[in-house]
Amino acid sequence: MPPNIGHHIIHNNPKHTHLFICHISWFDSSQIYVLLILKVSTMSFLAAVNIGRRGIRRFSTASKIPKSLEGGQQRVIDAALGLVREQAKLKGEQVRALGGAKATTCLLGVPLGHHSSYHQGPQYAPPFIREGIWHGSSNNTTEAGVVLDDPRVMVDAGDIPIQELRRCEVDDDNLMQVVTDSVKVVMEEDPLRPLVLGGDHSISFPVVRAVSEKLGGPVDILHLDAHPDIYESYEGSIYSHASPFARIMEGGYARRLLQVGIRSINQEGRDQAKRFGVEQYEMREYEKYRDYLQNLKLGEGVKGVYISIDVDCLDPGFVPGISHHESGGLSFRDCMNILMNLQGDIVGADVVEYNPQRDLPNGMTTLVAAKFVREVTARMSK
Ligand SMILES: [Mn+2]
Repeated sequence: MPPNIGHHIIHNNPKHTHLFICHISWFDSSQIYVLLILKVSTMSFLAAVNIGRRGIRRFSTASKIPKSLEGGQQRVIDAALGLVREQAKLKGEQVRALGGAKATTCLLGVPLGHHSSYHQGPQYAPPFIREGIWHGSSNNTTEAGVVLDDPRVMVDAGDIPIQELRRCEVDDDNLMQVVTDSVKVVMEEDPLRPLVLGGDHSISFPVVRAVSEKLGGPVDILHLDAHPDIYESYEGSIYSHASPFARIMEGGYARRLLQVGIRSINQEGRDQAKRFGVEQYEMREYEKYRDYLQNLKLGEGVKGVYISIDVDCLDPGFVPGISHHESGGLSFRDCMNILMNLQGDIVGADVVEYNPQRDLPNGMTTLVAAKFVREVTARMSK
C-alpha cells in the first residue's frame, strides 16, 4: 500500500541539501510511522532537476573516448562526409553532363534509428526502400509518367555511415551535424535536391536545418504523420523522434508547418502547436479539410516547400511495417491527391519511420515507402 506523505521539510545549506520526509502514515492507519531522511548533495540534486532538459539518454551515451582521442573521431567524421561528398559530386557531374535538368532528386540514406522511443528498426530501412524503388513487381515509370531511371530525374548519393560513426562513439550533437553537413554537400551539386531515406523521424531536424541554412531562409513544410512530433523533449532527449518539429520551429527553419494525418496527440502537442503557430489538420476533421488539403499552394515568399512523410500517416492497414500502429489514418490515395495537386517548388523531402523489422514477410510496407519516394521524386525533379 502506498505511503501517505504527511508533510516534508526541505533544509538548505551551502554544501548540502537535506531533505527530511517525516510522518509518513499508511492509508490503512496501521499506526506505522516511518521517518525517512534523504541526504542529497546539491550537485546531484541539481543534476536530477535538470535531467528533463539535458536528457537521460545523453548522460547514458556519454562518449568513453578520452578528450585526447577526439581528433581521431574527427577524422572518421571527415571521412564519412568525404564519402557522401564524392558520391554527390560524381552524380552532380553526371547530371550536368547530360544537361537539361533544373532539379534532380538525389537520394541520401540516413540509417539512424536510436532516437525511436518505442520499437527500434528504422535504421535498417534505406536499403529496403531502394530495393522497393526498383522492385520487379512494378516498372520504372511513376503514375504521372515520369521515368525514374533517367539520372536527370533521380540519382543516389548512398548512405551516411551513421552506424560506423556511432561505433566510434560520436555523440548526438555531432551526429546531427554530420546529417546537416551531408545534406548541404548534396545541395552544393546543382541541380541536386535531397530526398532523404530515414531513419526515424529525428533526422528531419538536421535535414530541414541544412535545407534552410543552404537556401538562406525558411521553407514551408508539409508534414504527413499520425503524430505531431513536437514535444519539447521526449524521455529526456531533445533529439527524440517525437521532437524534431520543436527543434525546427525554434530554429526558425520553417515559416508554415502544416501537419496532416494527426490522430495521436495530447495537450502538450496542442500547446506546442499553438506556441509555434503550427497548422494541424487532424484526422477526426479530415473531411472538413479534404478539398483545401488536396489543393495546396505552398512556399511562395519563402525558399520553397519541404515535404516530410512519416509512413505512419497512413492507416496501419496499409503499412504494417511501422513502429506505431495508430488506426484511423489516411489512405495512400488521400496522400497522392495531396502530393500530386500540391503547387510549389519542392526543395527537399524525407520519407521516414519505415520499420522493416515490423513488416510482413512479403515486404508490403517496403513498396509503400518506396512508392512515396518514387512519387515525391516525380514532383521534385524538373
Ligand atoms: Mn508518426
